[in-house]
Amino acid sequence: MLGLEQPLVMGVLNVTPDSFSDGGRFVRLDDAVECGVRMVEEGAAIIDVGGESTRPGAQPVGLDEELRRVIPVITRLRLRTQAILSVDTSKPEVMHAAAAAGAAMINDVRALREPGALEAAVNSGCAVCLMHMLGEPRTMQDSPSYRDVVAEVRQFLEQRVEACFAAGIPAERIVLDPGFGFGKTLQHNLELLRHLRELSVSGRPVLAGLSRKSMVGTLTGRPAEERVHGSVALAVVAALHGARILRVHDVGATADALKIVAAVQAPAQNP
Ligand code: YH5
Repeated sequence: MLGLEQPLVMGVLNVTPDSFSDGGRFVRLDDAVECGVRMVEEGAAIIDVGGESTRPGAQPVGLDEELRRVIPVITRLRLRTQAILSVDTSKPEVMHAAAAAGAAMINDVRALREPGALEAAVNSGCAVCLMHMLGEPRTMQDSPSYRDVVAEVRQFLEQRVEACFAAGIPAERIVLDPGFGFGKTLQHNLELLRHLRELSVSGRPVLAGLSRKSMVGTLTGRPAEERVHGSVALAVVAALHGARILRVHDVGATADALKIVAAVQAPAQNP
């Protein structure tokens, strides 16, 4: 193929009490599973199930709580859909349990840098998404600075790809991600978006997560719940700059926009 196929949509399924509340501290399992099923119906090829919020300033969650949130959702979605199930975690124990429950991808915002994570990822047989982050979620937005953001993010991804190779994860299982908003100013994010193709270390696919992020808020002046149009526009821009996977909250709207992009890029293959 010529790389002209449509990018894949990865739907974000946050299994946290603020996303699927039972009115208290717990998550409503049924609601989370139905949301995942709906995203597949709307065109998601991948569902990214996460139990720990990595937004700036968010509290870390303990191992037992994270397992309690994500594993039942993965188990139930495995029975309901053919979609690729991804687990958004940095913890080796969660990677292992998620793979056993049917996850085929590990999305780690810490790029397998936690002790035991590389080993857990190799043994899982899963694909891995390696994301760049400057610093830690709690402090990463405190005046991030780079000499050359594109070169530095690329260098980090090269190092993590090497670490994966050394651990026994083959190139075919690796996806790369600049980590929009993770220790980046608006200007850094825009620069990375313009140079997205340069981040494809070893020719591996690039995933872009831009949906509802503060850069959309800054550019449109809108709160998180009104960022659908800005987010879809950014997904289109990312697709035109070579992104192969778009991590989004609004699956149906993004899937429609990406069909348009595909038609423009490969006219002979479309109706
Ligand atoms: C990502 O880019 N992002 S969680 C703040 C928001 C809205 C959304 C202020 N996990 C990524 O989605 N995994 C997250 O409003 C991710 N790439 C990958 N691979 C942050 C998020 C968000 C943060």
